[in-house]
Amino acid sequence: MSAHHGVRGGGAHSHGGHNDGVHAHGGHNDGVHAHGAHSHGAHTPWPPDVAARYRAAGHWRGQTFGALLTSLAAAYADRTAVVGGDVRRPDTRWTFAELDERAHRIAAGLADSGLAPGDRVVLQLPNIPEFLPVVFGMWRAGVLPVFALPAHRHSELRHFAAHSEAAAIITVGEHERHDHAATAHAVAAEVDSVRQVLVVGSDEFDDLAATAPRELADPDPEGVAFLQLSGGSTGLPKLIPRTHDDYLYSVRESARICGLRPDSVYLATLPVSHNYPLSSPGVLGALHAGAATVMAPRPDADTAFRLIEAERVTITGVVPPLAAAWVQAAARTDRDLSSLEVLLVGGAKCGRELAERIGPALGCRLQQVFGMAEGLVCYTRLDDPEEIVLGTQGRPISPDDEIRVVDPDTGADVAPGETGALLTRGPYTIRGYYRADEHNATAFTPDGFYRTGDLVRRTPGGQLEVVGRAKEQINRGGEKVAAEEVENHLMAHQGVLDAAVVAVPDPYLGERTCAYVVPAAGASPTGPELRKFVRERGVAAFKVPDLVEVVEQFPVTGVGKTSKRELRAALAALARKQ
Ligand code: OOB
Repeated sequence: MSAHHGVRGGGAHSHGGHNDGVHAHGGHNDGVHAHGAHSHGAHTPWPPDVAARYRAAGHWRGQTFGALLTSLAAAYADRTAVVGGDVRRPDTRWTFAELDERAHRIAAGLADSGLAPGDRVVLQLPNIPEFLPVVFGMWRAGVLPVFALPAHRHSELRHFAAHSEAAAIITVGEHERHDHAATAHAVAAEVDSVRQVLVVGSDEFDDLAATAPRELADPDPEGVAFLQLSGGSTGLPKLIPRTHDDYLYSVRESARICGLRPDSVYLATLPVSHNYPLSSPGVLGALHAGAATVMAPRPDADTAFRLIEAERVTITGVVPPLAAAWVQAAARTDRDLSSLEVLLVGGAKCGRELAERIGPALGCRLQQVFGMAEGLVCYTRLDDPEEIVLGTQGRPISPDDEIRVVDPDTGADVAPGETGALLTRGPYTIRGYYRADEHNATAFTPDGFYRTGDLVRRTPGGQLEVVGRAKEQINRGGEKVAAEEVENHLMAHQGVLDAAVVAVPDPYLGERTCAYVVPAAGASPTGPELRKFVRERGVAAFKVPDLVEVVEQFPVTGVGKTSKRELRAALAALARKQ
């Protein structure tokens, strides 16, 4: 927010009115951005021959999200696109034509506010209808959203803004008892690149959204459209550059695989900035099919069941703990859930027992989904036999998704049906994180496979069964916690000499976090004190350790590294005793 070269359409931003990172259409994507030295490592493109293959196969069609909305508005003009509300407009219903027009106005308003094609903007919006015109407005202006979650706080937002050198932050005011605008302003004051904070729901934003629409140069469909966040395993979340072409392919196929039709109604239950409710099939898949999206302000069964009944919702997606809560709540609800046809469950492993209860309890079909913001998404198919739907996490979207299951130590392919580490590459899986050359060297194989960190088994039919994880990440009911990120926060405490964060099995969330802490000499930090300390450092609540165990020292491995395996074993032994 401090002094900054806010020149629009000038200097490094100007490309003859074209997008930054642009290359000739049909040419290969060199991924080079127009921001000089800063752009290094911004986007690792697919090799030219591979990209040519994806184009020839019809996966990449050279369409941007802005152009998609234009064609959807023509095809479905008066049909409902999105339903929902916020404090200012509690009962919003926009048709495709209205959404299209509002996105045009917001695009022009953003351009007038000084944002230029290629600029990154941290976007933090809850599940409100305005999410859609804002995101499509950004896409039309060539501005790249960095999709923060509503749960993120100062520490994460500052990291996203600084790492992406964001030009702005777009957020809401007060939401769920947190003043998002205040946090955004605090981050803007600390990160030089951030020139403005736009608060959706404010008078200023309504003025911006009233700007006269005008034609803006359509960005490059093979250029980066936005940055998603990785769950991460080392330090702070990595940024994931996705292109219009690659993402649109996954959206189009997801909509088809999940059976979306123009008369479907998709309930956005989870926070829509996340890859799963955004694109698997998510709000974008629903739009693509000409279907309506209902924005659920909260994911609890009462809220969701009320909306399912009122809007005749046909499909939604949840994480396993939520599915379990809905199954329980369904037994004593008066709501009419008969419109619901499909419940997607993913983000974390859906156990067999839960899988078996979903259909009978909710009167719908279960569809398992195993995906990642980096790309690969697997679904069980709606016509798969029950055994596959209940017992596997499905098979990849694309015939061109390449899957390898390897021995984590040797890297050699395991025998068919054996457990190993999952590697993947394909037409919508990234080849590198944004500005992360060092991390990319280990997160990807030299020939471009992404190391997912998941341990899987492959069935003869090509389905994957997720059996575990090799990465230092805790999957807290679908919310990902990087052990190292929390360890770093704990180690910032004076009384902490060392910290190790591991997963503890949890009957409801699947896993919770336990922080093992070795106190500094003479210090005796307590669990509540450390939890409060981490919370006050401004992190998402789901990252605050659920348990804290103060120990004298950590078990170490042969080479002297902290043995998380032994810590987990100690925890399991503790749990057995209780
Ligand atoms: C989804 O995306 P992310 O990026 O938050 O997390 C990806 C990781 C996977 O690598 C895996 O560890 C875990 O989440 N995961 C699952 C799973 N779905 C995701 N583990 C076991 N079973 C499943 N069904 O979580 C995501 C993105 C798109 C669609 C669905 C989920």
